[in-house]
Amino acid sequence: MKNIIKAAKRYAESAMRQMGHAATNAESFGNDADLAPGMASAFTLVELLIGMVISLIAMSSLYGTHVCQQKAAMVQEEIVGVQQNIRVAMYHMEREFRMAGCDPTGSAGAGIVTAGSNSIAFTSDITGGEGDGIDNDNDGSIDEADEAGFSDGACNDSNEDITYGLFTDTDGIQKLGRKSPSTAAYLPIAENIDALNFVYLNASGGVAATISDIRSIQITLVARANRADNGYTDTSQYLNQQGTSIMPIPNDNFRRKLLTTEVRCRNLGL
Ligand SMILES: [Ca+2]
Ligand SMILES: [Ca+2]
Ligand SMILES: [Ca+2]
Ligand SMILES: [Ca+2]
Repeated sequence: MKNIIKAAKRYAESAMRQMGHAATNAESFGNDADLAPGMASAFTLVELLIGMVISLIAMSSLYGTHVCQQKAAMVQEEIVGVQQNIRVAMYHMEREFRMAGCDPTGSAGAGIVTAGSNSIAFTSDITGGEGDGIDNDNDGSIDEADEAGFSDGACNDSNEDITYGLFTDTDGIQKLGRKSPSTAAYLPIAENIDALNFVYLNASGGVAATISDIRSIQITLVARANRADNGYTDTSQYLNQQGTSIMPIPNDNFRRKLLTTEVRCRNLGL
């Protein structure tokens, strides 16, 4: 835009100079008939006007191209942001769902606690050996500092009782939240999450009828851009892997991305 203004300024200055010359020429020579043979006259007013119109058209077209490019870059930036956001959300869930039900001692009772279509709570026993008074690594001494990575037969240590779900923060933005223990408040994992959907599958890949049948989880997420794009309307239908719609058709101006995956919970059903 700056360049266009500069160019216009230069053009106007040169036009003014030309008009100055034209005036001087007119004063000196009276009219074109006074010009010596072969000597070109200055621009006429009509020529100047035509020149200005042509350059205005050129400038507006340049400006239009510039605006288009800027908008395309902004849209691209928004889409990349949404993709990163949704991948981070998925990464955290996948990693922790794989550990759901991890119970090496077999006495912690770890597993999925609640299996909702848009929230899940599960436990695992992955630590606690550093404070249980037991020789977890069987090296003949209760060297607790050395035993932090050992399970203690209970799901009451930090990050052993986890809930994922959607919540709306004080800023009014819906987010993917995680809490541990399940009685705590949600902490945000990813912003602008419009839909979160879980489908629980049994050992043969069918939809699990009971919590104890669950062996894998299909996760589907829909995230949206932070800003609305007024030139765009989202009329998409967002479906999970079962073909079920997981949110109403938005019909608004936000760009969205859907990401879906299936996690095998290797600690369940052992
Ligand atoms: Ca534990
Ligand atoms: Ca110990
Ligand atoms: Ca030990
Ligand atoms: Ca040791």
